[in-house]
Amino acid sequence: MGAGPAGLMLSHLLHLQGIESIVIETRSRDYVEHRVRAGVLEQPTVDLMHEIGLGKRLAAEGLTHEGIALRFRGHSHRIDFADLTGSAITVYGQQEVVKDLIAARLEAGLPLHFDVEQVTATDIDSSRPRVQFSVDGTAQTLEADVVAGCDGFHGVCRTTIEKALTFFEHTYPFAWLGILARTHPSSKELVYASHDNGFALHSMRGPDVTRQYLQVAPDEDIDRWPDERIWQELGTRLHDGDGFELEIGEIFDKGVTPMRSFVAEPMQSGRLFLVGDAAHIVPPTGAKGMNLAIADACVLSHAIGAFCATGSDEQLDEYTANCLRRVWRAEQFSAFMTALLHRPQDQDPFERRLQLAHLDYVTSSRAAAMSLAENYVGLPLVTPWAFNG
Ligand code: RFL
Ligand code: PHB
Repeated sequence: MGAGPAGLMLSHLLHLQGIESIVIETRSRDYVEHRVRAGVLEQPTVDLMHEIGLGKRLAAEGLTHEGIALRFRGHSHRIDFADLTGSAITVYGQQEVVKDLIAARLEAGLPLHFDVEQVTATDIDSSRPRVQFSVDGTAQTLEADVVAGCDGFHGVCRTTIEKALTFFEHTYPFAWLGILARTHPSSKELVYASHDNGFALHSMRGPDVTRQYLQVAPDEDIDRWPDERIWQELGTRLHDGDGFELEIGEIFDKGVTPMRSFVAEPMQSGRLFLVGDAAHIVPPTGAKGMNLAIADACVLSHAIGAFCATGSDEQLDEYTANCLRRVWRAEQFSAFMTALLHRPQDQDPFERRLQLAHLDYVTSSRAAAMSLAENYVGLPLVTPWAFNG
């Protein structure tokens, strides 16, 4: 259930193992292919796209970055991923990953239903769980071995099994105002800035489009941010004394995203398995959300593969345990990056000094920089072929 990165990747990995699946999605194809979300692929996600035969456009259009800049007290400090880890990240929009996966599925003639309505999952404690939905006003029922709840944070799957779950949650006293602008990137690599006015991020989607963010209040009214104010504030927060010049241009997308950390445990009940944002949310500062959704899909595809091959539930039973270690690593890293770079409104000067001391440390100690770098570029994935040779 759900045609975001989690659902589409899972169905593709199942297809590669010869396992049938049906994907249903409440939104239209156009909507999911154009939803502006994540932009950073970890190295293991990039490797996976190549291994599953979907790396062609990524190789042509993705931007490989061998580092990021941390900017504070008006100066930039590079974290050199290539030197510290031998790896890199790739800037490639989430909607491009989604487009590649949808194209592969449709090309293979496999079922993918958009614009479905009234979705429910029932009988999940039996060995034949069911999914009901309607398309064009016609009610349908699917019977399956496994239901994968890949329906995002606001989907129905987590609610269906909520009695079996414990939630761990943290909300932050700020949000991100994100823009897409028709400008050339003002820096070759991403810039994460911690300024006295708050956090700013300079990112990109290609040679002619930038994606940039500003820390704002959690209940911020976007109407208070006309384009000129956004450019002025980005200019202030991203300023450095080393010649950085922010290019200004047309803003063609603008929105405010709340920030939260959230984990549901266990990530399964009966034959319903939660994958990606349906089970967990990270604040975007660590660029982990989509990568984590794809990592869950790898673990579940392996477990379903083992179930189909042997008839044993053993791997399915271990799904949560096999996901949670990575999930909590990403939760910790994302919370760390968020705390390192943002300024709570009521932050006292002592806390700010501690934050700057920590920024000094991660940009001057090789050990501290390496820890940040290895988390940022991503830990190895559990792919079905890692087990099956
Ligand atoms: P998605 O992408 O939300 O997909 C869920 C899909 O399920 C559909 N759906 C249903 N389908 C069927 N039945 C139902 N009842 C349904 N209810 C909902 C929805 O329409 C949708 O199509 O979840 P998924 O697949 O788990 O993927 C997660 C990622 O989308 C998310 O974690 C990332 O976008 C987070 N994220 C980032 N992740 C990164 O890895 N790197 C980044 O740089 C990064 N930056 C970001 C981000 C998220 C952001 N926002 C807007 C939340 C930056 C931002 C600003
Ligand atoms: C993005 O390009 O959208 C992006 C990059 C890095 C992040 C979050 C979002 O940490």
